Amino acid sequence: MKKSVRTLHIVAASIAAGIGFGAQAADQVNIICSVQAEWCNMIGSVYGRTTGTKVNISMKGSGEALAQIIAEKENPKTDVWFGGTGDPHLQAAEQGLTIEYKSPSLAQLHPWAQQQAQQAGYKTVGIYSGPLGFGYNTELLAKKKLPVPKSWADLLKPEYKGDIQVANPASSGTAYTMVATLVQLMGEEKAFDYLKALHRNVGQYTRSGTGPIKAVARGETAVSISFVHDAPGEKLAGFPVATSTPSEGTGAEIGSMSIIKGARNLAAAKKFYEWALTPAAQEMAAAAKQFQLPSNKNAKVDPNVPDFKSIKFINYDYAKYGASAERKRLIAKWEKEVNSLPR
Ligand code: S7P
Repeated sequence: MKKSVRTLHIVAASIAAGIGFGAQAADQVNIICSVQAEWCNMIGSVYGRTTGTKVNISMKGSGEALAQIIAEKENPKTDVWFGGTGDPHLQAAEQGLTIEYKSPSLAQLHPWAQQQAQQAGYKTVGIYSGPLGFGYNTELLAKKKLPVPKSWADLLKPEYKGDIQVANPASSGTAYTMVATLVQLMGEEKAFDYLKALHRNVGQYTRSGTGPIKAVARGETAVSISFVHDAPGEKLAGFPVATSTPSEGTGAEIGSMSIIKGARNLAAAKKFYEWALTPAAQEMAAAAKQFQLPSNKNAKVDPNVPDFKSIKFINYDYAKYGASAERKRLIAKWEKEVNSLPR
């Protein structure tokens, strides 16, 4: 008798907490969010408010998000990985850390976003894209009488010594995009010679890819290697920031989204995933002052989104440079041959 009263109490408490027996709650979703805080917070609060879902968001750059998902492999605490550069999402797919899911909305997405899904066996999907380039502080450049950097070659000029920030490719998907871009643009040997020369001019390698543009905005460094869509938000906040893209050519990220294998809230994860592919959800990026190009063809493109047609792009091989072995090899090589050098 006592036992059944206790059971009733547990059932009542579980219903109050939204937890069902034998199944996980369908009204909760745990998300690792790899875009900037403003966008993460907006999707969390809007999705939570409009669907009644409890949204738990943990913010981490792409490199760190992948490290966490690998660490949690045996006991995943995450349901969806939202955003972040595409290469680590491809690596997660290859390592069996994410599940195949073919969204009925795939046909609404740009070909580059669909291609990202296809080459991962539908274990990820493209949600936005953005070009890699340079950010600079217009006032600091003028004060230091430094020219606007317009090419990869420019960054090696001695006058920029100590005035360039870029993230560390071992922790940052943005910086890995730079390494992979240079390797494709110059060939591996020349790219590593270039990275060694660039190392002499780098004042600081940051942990996260968004650190350098924030340092530019605040006048802590004159130049950054960043995704150019991260600059307009700083400009709108009143900072003297502008961007350029390298004349030799550059790479672009395919920001991606994946459902984690072993997700405890699988139904809720799929529901969120579908929502995140809608035009309305994707337009929230610009509302949060984030200016990547949305992957849904029907989403409005904000005027602050970089004009892709005016940028010279390399033909980035996402499959090759998103492969686990290649990514690990290039990062280890950068650590050994570049980061170990004195500056
Ligand atoms: O939201 C801005 C952005 O640049 O950050 C994402 C990414 O998490 C950066 O990760 P890392 O810190 O690992 O470089 C990009 O996908 C996104 O465009």
